[in-house]
Amino acid sequence: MTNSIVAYIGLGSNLSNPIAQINSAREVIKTSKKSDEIAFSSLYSSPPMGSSDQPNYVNAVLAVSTELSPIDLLRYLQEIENRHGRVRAERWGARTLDLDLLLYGQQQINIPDLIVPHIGISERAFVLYPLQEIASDLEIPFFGSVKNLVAKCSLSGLEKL
Ligand code: ROI
Repeated sequence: MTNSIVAYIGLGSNLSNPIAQINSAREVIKTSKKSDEIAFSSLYSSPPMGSSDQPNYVNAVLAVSTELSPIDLLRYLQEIENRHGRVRAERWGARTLDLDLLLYGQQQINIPDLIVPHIGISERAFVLYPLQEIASDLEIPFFGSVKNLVAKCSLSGLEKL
């Protein structure tokens, strides 16, 4: 693709067969003409952050190259979430599929619906460890290198599946 940007997407699910949800989202993104897959991390199991009264999550990180603008990419990801039965309910509650736009090239974006790099990126084991697996030399605007962030972030129960 010409004019393409590398974007990183965090995937999470803890309802309705999480592994199938994550694999299905990956497949949809992979086969769409809107982006090309560059790398997909292992799947990880992680204890819930937020309300502990919910099942463990399955998390992964996907790298794509895309010509979509950040907002078009966000809308596209939201459309996929909706097609997987995502209902926007409780803020920290269980979900069938969560697709977070973590990084969009080296851009810092702060517009009403979208903050990139993603707010949680610097301190969430379930984001940082899979991200390091597929992009060990990555520099994250404002936050620094993935290596340093991982070094400061305990596993907090994260396990590779
Ligand atoms: N906790 C974990 N472990 N993984 C997630 O993807 C995740 N997503 C969320 C909240 C509810 C914050 N907790 C999570 O949206």
